[in-house]
Amino acid sequence: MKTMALAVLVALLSLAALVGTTTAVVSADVARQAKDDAEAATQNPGQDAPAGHVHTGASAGGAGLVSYAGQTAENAEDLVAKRQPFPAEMPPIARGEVVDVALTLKDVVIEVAPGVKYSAWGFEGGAPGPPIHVREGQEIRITLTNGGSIPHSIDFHAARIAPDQAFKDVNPGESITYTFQADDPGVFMYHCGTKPVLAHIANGMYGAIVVEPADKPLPAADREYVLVSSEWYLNGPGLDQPAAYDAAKAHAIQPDWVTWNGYAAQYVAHPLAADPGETVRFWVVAAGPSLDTDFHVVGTVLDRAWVNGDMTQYQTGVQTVGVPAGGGAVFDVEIDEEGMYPFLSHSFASVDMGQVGLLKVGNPKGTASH
Ligand SMILES: [Cu+2]
Repeated sequence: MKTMALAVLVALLSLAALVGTTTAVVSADVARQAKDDAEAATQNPGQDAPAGHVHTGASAGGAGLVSYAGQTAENAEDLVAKRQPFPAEMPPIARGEVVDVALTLKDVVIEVAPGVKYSAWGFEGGAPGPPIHVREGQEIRITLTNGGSIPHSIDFHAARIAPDQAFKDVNPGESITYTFQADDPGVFMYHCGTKPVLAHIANGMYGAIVVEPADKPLPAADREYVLVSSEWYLNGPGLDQPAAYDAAKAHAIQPDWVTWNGYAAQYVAHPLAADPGETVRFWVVAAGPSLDTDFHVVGTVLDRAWVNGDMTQYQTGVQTVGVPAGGGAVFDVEIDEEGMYPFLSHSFASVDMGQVGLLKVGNPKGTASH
């Protein structure tokens, strides 16, 4: 377990180096953790002495499970720098009284960390699936086409509908269509509900739908980002050949990677942007399959928090808000001082496994503007 944590820390530190000294907050945290881990490793030398460098060492996890956490390709920095991050920017709101949402499920190989390939099941070929943005009161017509090799389905948490009909399994090559009225504003998870659901979610079948409040509009925001958290359970490092789902690790809730929008620390290398004084709104879904997200922005306080996605009221001046697996919440921050502000789950094991990004406010010294 300890080498695993160390390896990720080193990976994160090297990612942080890309954005210069302004990631000192994250670096300080991980450095402290690394020191603790190093001390623990010295005290238990039989447990985990790393073989070679940190990119290739595997370690024994709980209950004899092998962890591949932190194992990335050797050119991890290059890979993540060149990679297009999953777009976190809120897509435009769909027009019309009826919104057609067509999603095709595909069996795909994706990357969940630098050089780490994974055989996933992805809505529209990605994990997460595309963020969907609608307005309260619209009718949403969902069509799921199964382009994969086994049955799948699609469950929208924003829907009030008989699940045995709408969310039923769709065989390979077939489609299902159903409609629901988006009468509940908020940010909701959608996911495959085919058994075993744990495996289908762990394999990437989830996404977020934002139902913009219409009756009681929200205060204006200058920037809006959609973040989906999830964890990955790998049966191998995924470096030479794609890893696949490890059921034993999923049941033990022992992930190898924890991500924002499907890829470890992608917004450390490619920070989300804001200008000083702007209101930045995060629409957050915790897809799990099993871990909650304790949402926190380092260096500020959440100005507004619509806890549990209850859009009728918000809390002010809160530091960390739990987003349960299968739940959503909305957060506003307004930051005046230029700098790099990490957003993460304050459950720090998740940070070590990749659930951290940066909000770049203005153009702080030591960073390239892009
Ligand atoms: Cu599925």
